[in-house]
Amino acid sequence: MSNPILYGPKYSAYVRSVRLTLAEKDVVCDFQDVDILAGAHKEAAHLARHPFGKVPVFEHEGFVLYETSAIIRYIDEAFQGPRLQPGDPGGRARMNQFLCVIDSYAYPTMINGIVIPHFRAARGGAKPDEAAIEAAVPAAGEALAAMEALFVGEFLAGKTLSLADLHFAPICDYFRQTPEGESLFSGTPKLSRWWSTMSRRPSIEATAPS
Ligand SMILES: N[C@@H](CCC(=O)N[C@@H](CS)C(=O)NCC(=O)O)C(=O)O
Repeated sequence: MSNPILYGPKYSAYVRSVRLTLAEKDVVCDFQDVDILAGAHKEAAHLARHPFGKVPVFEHEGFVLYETSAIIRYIDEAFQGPRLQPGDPGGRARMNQFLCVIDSYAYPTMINGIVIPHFRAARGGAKPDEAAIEAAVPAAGEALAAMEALFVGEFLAGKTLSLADLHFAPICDYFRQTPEGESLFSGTPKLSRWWSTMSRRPSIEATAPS
């Protein structure tokens, strides 16, 4: 039996959600870089795996899957290791709600709206487009406040680690490194405490982007 393959660059937040899930389940996986900064995600070889030209893509024994939340659910169900989805319907629904909130409201505002403009500017040695970043701040703040309000337990969806934590952690890690993220997190004490615990997990340390 061959190892599963994860396609995508290790610096991608969504690829890291999958890497975290693999690490928490202790699944051995091969990694194939698809450098989105070099445009490799729009080349024919990758478009054959992912028609929208995004990362990650996961392949297991010929079964090819894209969309991060589908991939992490699949990994949890297809492989041995600790269960990363709550057993009760309410807990599982809360976890799924977090996954949807993260994809619909957190990633677009925090990563696309704030982290990537900072990153592009730093890479090009230019000043960031402050007006564009400022325009993204209210919606990022709304997403963070909504997640703070949903948070009841030690972890996002309750008392045990779930896919919701592994999906948000990479976004949170990048976002907190921006001045806007740092400032917004200062108004969310529960999420700040959550991150201080999460950031010490071996899986988080092992998958930190260089
Ligand atoms: N809905 C997709 C989104 C994937 C996504 O946006 N990935 C980013 C990297 S974190 C990407 O491929 N960006 C390149 C681009 O949009 O051109 C998922 O959940 O997997």
